[in-house]
Amino acid sequence: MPETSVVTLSRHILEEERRHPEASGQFTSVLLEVALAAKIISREVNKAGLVDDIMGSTGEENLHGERVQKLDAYADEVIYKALDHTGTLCCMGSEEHEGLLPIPDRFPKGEYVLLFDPLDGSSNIDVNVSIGTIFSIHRRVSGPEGSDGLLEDCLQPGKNQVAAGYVVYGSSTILVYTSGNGVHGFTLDPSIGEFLLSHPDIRMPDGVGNIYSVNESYYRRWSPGQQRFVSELKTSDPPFTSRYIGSMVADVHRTLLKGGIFMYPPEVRKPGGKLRLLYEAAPMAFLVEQAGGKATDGRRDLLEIEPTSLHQRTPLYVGSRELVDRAAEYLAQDDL
Ligand code: P6P
Repeated sequence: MPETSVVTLSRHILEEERRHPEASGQFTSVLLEVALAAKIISREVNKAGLVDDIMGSTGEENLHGERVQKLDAYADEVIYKALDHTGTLCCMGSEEHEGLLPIPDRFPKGEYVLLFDPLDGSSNIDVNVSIGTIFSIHRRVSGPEGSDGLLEDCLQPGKNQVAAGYVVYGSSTILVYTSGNGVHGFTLDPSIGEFLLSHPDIRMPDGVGNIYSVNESYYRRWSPGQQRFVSELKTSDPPFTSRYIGSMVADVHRTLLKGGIFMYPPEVRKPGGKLRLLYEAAPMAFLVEQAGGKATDGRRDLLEIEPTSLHQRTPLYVGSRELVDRAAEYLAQDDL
């Protein structure tokens, strides 16, 4: 007899909502519409190899000077259109757009803000490596209720997030989210079009794990402290192994499940590193800390950083608490 006591994402989110009697249902609606967008994006990602009109680059560059893959642009539009009319958001922010994304005048404005990277790691699309969507949800801080959102609604520290999550489009499509009550993973069953609870209450393994994840081709650009930290990991007993997919969602997903540390360090000439604070690092930091891990920029608690611009970059160290702390000890030596 097939399993019948499945927990869908919708059921899980509604049960979460019941824990907040004051909830208006707007928050639930945001998460459910993000999940709908993820299903649509997953469908296109999973046939990218077959449909040449979605593969490859649009030939344009985004505001960061990165070639925009057609799927990037597609995913960006799918997410915006899934949420712009729901009356749950006052504005959005996307990696693909320089400025804040307003809600069209014809639609009501809600109490929340959605920040997202529609398709992270998209340079891996053409070689069939896992890619992902990352999202972060804040409550608006500007007023009055029902008015257009402002940049200040987006520029909030990670500790203010009411929810965060990612979707990894890999051998299966998995949505992982937290709303501050643990981290939960759902695997998409395409045959019924539902995300089903597959990873309840994800907790990072105890201890330091045995995997470190960093792009070592940048070794010479690192500070002496960063170089010494990675060298220590290489010669530790028991030894660490190195895994680096080059798609942050996949690297962080593995770190959540198996432990260890994922790093995108600062470079001597790029003290901000590469990753974006608002819609890449902060949501991942919220998730990892909710799962019992730790997240910093190498020195500071990542969730405490006060953003000053929509696309600002930050170094990122996420993973086992002891390892993230040890990295900070090495980096502190650079300041001496
Ligand atoms: P590098 C993908 O482009 C991305 O934004 C992250 O997903 C990934 O962790 C990082 O960049 C990889 O950057 O410099 O190692 O190729």
